[in-house]
Amino acid sequence: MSEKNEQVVTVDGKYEPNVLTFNQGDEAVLTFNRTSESGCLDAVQSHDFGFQAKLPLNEKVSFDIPTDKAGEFEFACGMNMVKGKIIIK
Ligand SMILES: [Cu+2]
Repeated sequence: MSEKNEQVVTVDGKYEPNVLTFNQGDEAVLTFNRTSESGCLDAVQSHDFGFQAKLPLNEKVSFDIPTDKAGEFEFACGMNMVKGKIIIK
């Protein structure tokens, strides 16, 4: 059975948490909530998942994450310095 699984990353000078796990086959939603001006995290991108977006302060921004393939995937800030990981298993 596929279940909807939304996980929220708080962006506060870092990604909290910075490792998230979804089950393969689930309807996965990754949501960013930037709560601080600190750091350089006003944009997020993922080459692995093909998304890129600005993160307005105190606004949630969500991405659908494909879970058909198991593995480890990265997302990062706009300059690719601060990184997070998504594990699909
Ligand atoms: Cu950065």
